Amino acid sequence: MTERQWPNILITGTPGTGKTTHAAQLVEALQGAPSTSSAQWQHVNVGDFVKEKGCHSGFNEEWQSWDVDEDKLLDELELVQQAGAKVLDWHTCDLFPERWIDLVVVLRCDHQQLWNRLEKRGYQMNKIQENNEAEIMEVILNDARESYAPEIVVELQSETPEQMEQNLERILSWVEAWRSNRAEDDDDEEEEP
Ligand code: DAT
Repeated sequence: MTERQWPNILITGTPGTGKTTHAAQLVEALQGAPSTSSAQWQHVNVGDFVKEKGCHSGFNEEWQSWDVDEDKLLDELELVQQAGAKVLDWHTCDLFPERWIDLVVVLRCDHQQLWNRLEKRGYQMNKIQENNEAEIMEVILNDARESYAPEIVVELQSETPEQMEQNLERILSWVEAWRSNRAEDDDDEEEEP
């Protein structure tokens, strides 16, 4: 059983599905809810973290992204995830050890809407096409299902603000349930002779 007093949540999905928006609002909601506000919730945008900590071997002009040094990233994140109460936000989900993560949220979006979001963001055509195809082929969802126990992977739609609201409520309820189970486990351990 994990030693963490609070869970770590991974929000993943194809770029543009709403990871960063969800993660930022989720942390705000968790900080504001009486049942979860005693933890030091932190949004870890892994893309920004890679840049800040220099966990890369340079900028890839063709794909307009950093070439991630995975070993360095894992070493740096190992320290961060230990305390729990982290909301990790990244488009890759199969890199992290299973023991780090208690819930994997895979955000999904209609591919036409995703195309529009990425176009608006100014992505190059090769990047838009690649991501659009990945969303249609459910690449991230399949990676998540292959990398984590099925019961901790949830697929949530992220096309409207109403859906986002519902998603946040659902995750908050899940955190509350995780805490209750954790408290029960602690009680059981204390009762053992
Ligand atoms: P990601 O972090 O996955 O790349 P984002 O959080 O930056 O995505 O969101 C991309 C854009 O889409 C941004 O303008 C916000 C919008 N968006 C995301 N999820 C949404 C939702 N459920 N309803 C409406 N707009 C959404």
